Amino acid sequence: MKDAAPQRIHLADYRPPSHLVEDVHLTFQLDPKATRVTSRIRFKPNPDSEETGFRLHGEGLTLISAKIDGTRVDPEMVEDGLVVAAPNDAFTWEAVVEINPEDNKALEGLYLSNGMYCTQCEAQGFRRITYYPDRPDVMAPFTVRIESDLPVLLSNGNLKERGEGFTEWHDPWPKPAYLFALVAGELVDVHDTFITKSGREVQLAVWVRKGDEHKCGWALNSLKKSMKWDEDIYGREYDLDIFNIVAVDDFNMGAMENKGLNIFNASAVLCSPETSTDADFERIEAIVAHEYFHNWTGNRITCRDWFQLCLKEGLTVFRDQQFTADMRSAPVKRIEDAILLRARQFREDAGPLAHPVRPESFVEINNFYTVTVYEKGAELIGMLKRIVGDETYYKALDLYFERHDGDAATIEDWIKVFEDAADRDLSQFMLWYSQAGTPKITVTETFEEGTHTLVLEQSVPDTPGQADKKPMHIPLLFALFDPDTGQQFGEDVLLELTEPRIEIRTRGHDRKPVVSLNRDFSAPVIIDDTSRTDDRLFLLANETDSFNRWEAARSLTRDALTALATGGLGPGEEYLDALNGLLVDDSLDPAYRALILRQPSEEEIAQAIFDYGRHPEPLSVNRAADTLRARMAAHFEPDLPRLFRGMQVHGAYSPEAADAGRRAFANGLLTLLSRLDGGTAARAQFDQADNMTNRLAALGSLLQIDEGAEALARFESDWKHDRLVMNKWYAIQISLAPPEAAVGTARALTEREDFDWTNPNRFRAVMGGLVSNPAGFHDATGAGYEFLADWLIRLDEKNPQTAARTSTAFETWKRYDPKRQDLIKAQLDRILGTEGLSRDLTEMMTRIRG
Ligand code: 0A1
Ligand code: ZN
Repeated sequence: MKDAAPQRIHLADYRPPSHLVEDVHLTFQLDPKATRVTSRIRFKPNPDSEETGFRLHGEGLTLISAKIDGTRVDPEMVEDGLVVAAPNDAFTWEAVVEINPEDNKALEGLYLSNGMYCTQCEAQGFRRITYYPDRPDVMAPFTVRIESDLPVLLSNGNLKERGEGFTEWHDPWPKPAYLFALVAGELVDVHDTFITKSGREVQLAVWVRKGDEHKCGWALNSLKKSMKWDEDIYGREYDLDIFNIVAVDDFNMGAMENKGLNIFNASAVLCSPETSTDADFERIEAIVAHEYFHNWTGNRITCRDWFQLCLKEGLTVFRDQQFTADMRSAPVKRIEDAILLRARQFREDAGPLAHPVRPESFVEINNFYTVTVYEKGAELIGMLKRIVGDETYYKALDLYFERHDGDAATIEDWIKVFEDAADRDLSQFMLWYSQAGTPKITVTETFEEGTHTLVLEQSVPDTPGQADKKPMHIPLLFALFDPDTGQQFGEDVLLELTEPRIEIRTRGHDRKPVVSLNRDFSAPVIIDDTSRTDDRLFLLANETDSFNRWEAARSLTRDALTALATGGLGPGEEYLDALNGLLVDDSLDPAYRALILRQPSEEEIAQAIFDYGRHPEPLSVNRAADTLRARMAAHFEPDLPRLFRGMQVHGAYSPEAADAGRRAFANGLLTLLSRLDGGTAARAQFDQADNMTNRLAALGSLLQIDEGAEALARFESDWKHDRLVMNKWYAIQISLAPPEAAVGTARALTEREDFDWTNPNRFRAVMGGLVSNPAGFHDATGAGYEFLADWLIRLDEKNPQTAARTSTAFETWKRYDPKRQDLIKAQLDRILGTEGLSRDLTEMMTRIRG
């Protein structure tokens, strides 16, 4: 049915459901090609609805039989389900349907992954399992019986009964269908227990395929840390006897928060020192926490409709960010989050896919699981917290849980608890949810006769479908510094911008003070920074806010790179000296120094050049990055070997922050060192490393100086049996290939036997690898565009969701020169012209094309 003209759904059209569900009984008779699903559902008319008529969603189902109150009925099939006459009061619906899990490569609904049955129901996968009102505001307790010879049969909630060839589960907490889950297979578990703060014992288990047991410990431990943290910080206790996590090889996203039965992409749960990097350990800890935190923010309180997605996602991301900050280093986490936000969300906000944190319409909801909804959504929570203060924030959250437990809520409900807790009007703040685009703040400074005047002017750019925006409520943390003493004048001030323009005047200065704005990245805005280089060098030396100190270094590096890439002069001595000063400063956390050393991506430089009004030339950007690395290596040479040696970690591998920080810094230094020693140190590290972090970093350093062939071959022979490790091998050689070789490398890899392109992780390893090599992807011949378009078309037939996600690689096309624009447009049109293109990819292509 998906070829019919796609329907656009609007937030403004929301209507309460016609019927509510009292309870659901499901029986699954599992079979790879013909699974039978029998449902018995108790419906009652919704007193809050004016709608008459009874409709159920369903997609790709074979209806075997249907009954209402025991009498056979003959429903009318409609585009997205069925319609049938129903009694005016409560009634029981019973249906038997048949589905084909083996053929399901879209990975939505019930599917088979490597012989294991699993489900993915968010956002609208449940309708591929049985007929149901598949919308988040219909919540019900579920009882599920699974019949199969497979040894492990899992569903949500608590286990009620297990017998020969079946299990029966009951989840007492009313939930929307998108949180339903089922898993069945030959699985083994690694388990533990957790005692909640009120003394209840919860059975925890991570379920994996045999042979992966040794990779479960970290996730299990992360789960326990998350459970404890949510009790300590938010007062939230777990509410079932069991908490299961399952690792699945084929999965479109990172993981899914199904009630009591989280399903994870294997890459987001399995890890060991030999196979996983420090970044993997940190990511897994964060994803386990994220899914666990959803139990309260998402499951106990869910969303009224999919437009409210940020209600659960923005808040849960914010909570997982807080958790990581507490487990590791808060300043480092803040910088990492800002890097990600700017690289991906600012880019989304600046292009054809820009949309509000709460979108107002969509064609395919799966296309709105975006960095804007998630990461910008999290920033909005952070701003609220800063505006009302920590104490009021937790008061508002308590009120939220108290008032809305068991509800399908809205952003209005959410903001109202803050208004009530803080006794403030937050209607202007609501604009953050409805106005797309990254606000820009232009800064002008004047200094006359001891008076310093700072003028801040805010504007929000036009975005698709939105123009002439209103001024926003922007919390900016701000400080002034004395240029003579290097000291801060007074305390930080939280400026709350609400007008288009404000002036801040201070008097009695001998010299112009130095401004530090948006400390701690207090608002996700672009500061149009006209500050002089010497002010930034001053901040590099004197700033006490670790974010803005890093920011000073970052912006100087960005300027150096944009200058180099556009034919200007490279970095000045003064800047390189200042940077060197930070690198050798042992009072600074190595993880922080690693961030100071890390260059902005070529993507970021391309965007900066475009912001200056020029088309970036990807090859020049690539060369500039290379030149800067060479200059840094030469400039830091006297300190490099000693620093590198001093950062080595001895003893057994630990993924905790302290050791990980040292490795991150050491490996940043190794990249520079490799340009001086021709790869000697990197080769030695590759040979000796007992962990994947150091091994992969060494391989990366060698690839960057074109000395990686031998190491690549060794890596492959060591790891060809491990799918997850091989994904790293696929990705790194494409992303670090010389630009002219990148497309060829990617293509050759897709011709390998083990390139299983229906596995989203493997597909992403290649396509993501290429896209993260911008000079390769944007090859002037257009070969990169054509290659990606070919694969998007191919994947779309099987897995529209992942095809649509990957297509965002084209969202920056208007940044490039007219010739490249034509080449990309041709590919967009070719994709759009493909017969039978999915609703997902059609929507993305149409929006990107503009
Ligand atoms: N809710 C999950 C992520 C998720 C979203 C959509 C999916 O299919 C469209 C699958 C998973 C989370 O936030 O972790
Ligand atoms: Zn989430």
